[in-house]
Amino acid sequence: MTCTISSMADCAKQSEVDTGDGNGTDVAKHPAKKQKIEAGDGDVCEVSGFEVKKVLRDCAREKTMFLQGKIAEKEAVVILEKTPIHVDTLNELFRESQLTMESNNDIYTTYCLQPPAHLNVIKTTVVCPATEKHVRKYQEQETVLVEETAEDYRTITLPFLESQSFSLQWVYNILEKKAEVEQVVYEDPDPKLGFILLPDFKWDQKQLDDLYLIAIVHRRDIKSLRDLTSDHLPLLRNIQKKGKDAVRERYGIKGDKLRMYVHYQPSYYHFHIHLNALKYNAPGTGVDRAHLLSNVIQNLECDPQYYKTRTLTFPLRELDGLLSHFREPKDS
Ligand code: M7G
Repeated sequence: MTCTISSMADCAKQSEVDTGDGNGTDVAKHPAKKQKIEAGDGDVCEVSGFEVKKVLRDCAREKTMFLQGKIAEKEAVVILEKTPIHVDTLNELFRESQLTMESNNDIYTTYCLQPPAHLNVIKTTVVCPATEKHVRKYQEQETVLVEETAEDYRTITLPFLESQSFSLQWVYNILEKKAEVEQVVYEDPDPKLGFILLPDFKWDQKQLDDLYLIAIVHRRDIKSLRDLTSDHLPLLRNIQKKGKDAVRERYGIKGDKLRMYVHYQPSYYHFHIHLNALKYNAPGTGVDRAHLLSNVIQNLECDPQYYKTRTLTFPLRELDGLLSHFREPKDS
């Protein structure tokens, strides 16, 4: 089919039938829920007054920018991210946008297309007040791989994370229904095996292509992968089964199109599992940091103490305080 600019919406409409996953996961069939702003216990910072001090990271390809600055005298980190184009807005996009031709050569033409404001959104995430650790988390920096023995975990990592990890207040707000209540996709309230499944705040919930949820366990005694033993297998299997069921029911995405994994090291030391659309190349899915839930389950089935005893390898950023502890000469 030949597409002119004005007939491109029709072309798109034809290809709409195939959203690429063969599962009918277009948003029209399974509308993602609209974001509702809830403050939890913290104050909401007014981002319009943000004064930029520094660009921490500028990812042109991902169309994302991480900024450090101040909002009403408070330290803040702001993340700007251009959102994907939605298939169901294409008709309106071509009909309502202002088009300026930039160049034309033979069969090749480039345009600058200025969409109406509501189709031209920048997802904005604000951390305020931000700590020095937040600034370091988002700052452009080299990473190195660290090998952590069980002994290193006990003597280096555990004391470090006990003294200075990120606050878990946002997690407790979710578990105690003080924040993001409207967002909850599924809950198993059992205190030992239960969890809350909800959209990760990285996902704008406008399309399913980059679906990203987190399952946060109710129990508060598991910091990370390192704490898991075979005693936790019923919990892990419960999340695997009920998490998949809930995603299929709500979003129409089948379990074999879903990636479920944990990070080691995580940023937040309250056990949680990441779930994202398999076709979405989400940040943090590399083999250096992501551990597939199905592999975690199998490893614990084979060896109940697997994660307590193994050397685990993970990336650390140059500015991460933990790295300096690994580099200090060990007492022999
Ligand atoms: P992680 O593996 O501890 O660290 O994952 P990472 O951030 O380095 O990946 C924590 C996950 O929780 C991340 O995917 C975050 O995007 C997500 N997350 C963080 N916060 C502060 C929130 C929040 O307030 N709400 C929700 N829904 N998700 C969050």
